[in-house]
Amino acid sequence: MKVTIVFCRPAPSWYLQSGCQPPLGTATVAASLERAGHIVRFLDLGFESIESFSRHLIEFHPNLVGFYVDSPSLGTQEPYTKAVKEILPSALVTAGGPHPSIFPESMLDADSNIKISVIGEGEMSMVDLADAMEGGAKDFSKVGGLVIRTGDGPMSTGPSKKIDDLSSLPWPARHLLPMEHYLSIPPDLPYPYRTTGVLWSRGCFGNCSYCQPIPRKMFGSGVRRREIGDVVDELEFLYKTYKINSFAWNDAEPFYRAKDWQLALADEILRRGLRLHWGGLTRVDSVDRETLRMLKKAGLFTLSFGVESGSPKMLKCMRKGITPEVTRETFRIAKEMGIVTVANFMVGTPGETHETLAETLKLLKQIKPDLIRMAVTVGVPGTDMYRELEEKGMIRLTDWREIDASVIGPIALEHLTDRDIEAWVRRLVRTYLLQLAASVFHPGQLAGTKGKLLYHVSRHFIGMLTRPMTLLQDLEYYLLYARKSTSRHVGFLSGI
Ligand code: B12
Ligand code: SF4
Repeated sequence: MKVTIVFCRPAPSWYLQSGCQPPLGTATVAASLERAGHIVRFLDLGFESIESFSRHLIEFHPNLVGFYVDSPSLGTQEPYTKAVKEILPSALVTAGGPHPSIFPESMLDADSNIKISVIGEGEMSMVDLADAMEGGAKDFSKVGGLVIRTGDGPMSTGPSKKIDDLSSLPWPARHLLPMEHYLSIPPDLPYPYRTTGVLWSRGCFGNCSYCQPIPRKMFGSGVRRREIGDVVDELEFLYKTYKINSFAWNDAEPFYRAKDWQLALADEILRRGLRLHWGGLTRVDSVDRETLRMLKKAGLFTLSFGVESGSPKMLKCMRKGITPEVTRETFRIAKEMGIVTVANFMVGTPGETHETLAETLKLLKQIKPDLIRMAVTVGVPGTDMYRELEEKGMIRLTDWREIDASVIGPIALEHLTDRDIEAWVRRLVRTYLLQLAASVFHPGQLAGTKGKLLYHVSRHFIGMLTRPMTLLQDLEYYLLYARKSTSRHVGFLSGI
């Protein structure tokens, strides 16, 4: 059976912000299909025009085409699903990923070319579907995890098969992805240049109102982590195959309530004598001094923390489960250990006032992160926060292409105007930049994490000179990065 897997991207400025990561979850679905004996191709719509997509359909002739769709990319898939229907009317078109998982029926309503929404983890359902098609089946009601368009309306086939052991899955099919393309795009600072993502876990114990219940619905209520040996084998593979010794974990939160797992990971990296640089997004309540010391020895270089707010009231509204005291203590320890710290803030969450933002400013001054990322809260469909905002009539924009192009946020706040938000973002960024400038006069800081950061950024720019073809693209990226970091910025990037 020939299968094409397609990854849809939201508006370019959105995914460029997140460093244009290789879509590893979707690539794991592709790898599972390959392992089951199917012939698979992978297209990332970040790099495909409708013309090249149509050429692919004519040349490859897939029987099954599966699209990854999240809410911000909803709609971008439509010209492509239409092309499938026009060029290969007998091909079966499915959609998986967060949007069809949370809104399976409205996904079918939104795009009449899609026959099936796949719910949650797609590996088992897609393999069972492709196997059934190969066996000549026309009725897929025995394949779990689907909502199928029928003449009598949408029909659910019940839950998909469970994946208890993540290490039983194949690694993402990176060989099907344009890896050099992703690697030529500069990563989110402050990672060293050739950096890529890895997935270590699925699910999250957190209960943040701007994120849940999406992860719970997609991955269940617990957290599953891969076996350490399997994880470190993959890191070795990345080095041998792509010469990458720098990576960022790309999953929800592998560290939360997992001290033993963190220590075992550090042990294994050290035991194998690997020289790695790595980091990722984490919560401020996920690390302590002992684990950080071990992780640092094993190459941990940077931690990007979900600080979100300095106001206990706002943190409670977000159901974040942390306090500013915990944030202060974690930053103190991380800096003491020489970890490059990134603080992610959310501004303009419902309930925000001038007073709560003043508390955030105070926290920023206290923790003095090496880097910051500012996000204006937007509210993501499928989350508890979005549902509440919808009920209160506080959502002003719903089309994500409009949100991307707009100068106003999609949430109408009760206590603050758009100009207030704009002014607060500027004030927070200005405070950070002044702190950064002041650190130049502290030789201790320059020799520490700031020096490390400077070293990696300079190495990156020197490296660029030897690759003139990517020079312009990289400069454009950094300009965009600088513009986005200092202006309006979407909310869930800080959602960890
Ligand atoms: C880490 C993360 C990121 C990382 C990396 C993402 C990745 N998966 O590689 C980065 C920072 C790059 C990122 C970016 C964005 N993210 Co994000 N991200 C997450 C987070 C925290 C964890 C994702 C994870 O662990 N994935 C693990 C893998 C295994 O899952 P997966 O990729 O979804 O793939 C599985 C299924 O979706 C399905 N599947 C996937 N592809 C396909 C294809 C087919 C055909 C089928 C049938 C099934 C299928 O099977 C896969 C394997 O089981 C989640 C929140 C959470 N806790 O889950 C948000 C989340 C997925 N992100 C979200 C959003 C909105 C974004 C951005 C738009 C944000 C932005 N402003 O740019 C971008 C979009 C990037 C893009 N599409 O290009 C939303 C999506 C919400 C929604 N309603 O659609 C989430 C749910 C957060 C939230 N609650 O707001 N994200
Ligand atoms: S924002 Fe992060 S910590 Fe909170 S529920 Fe989502 S993935 Fe978990």
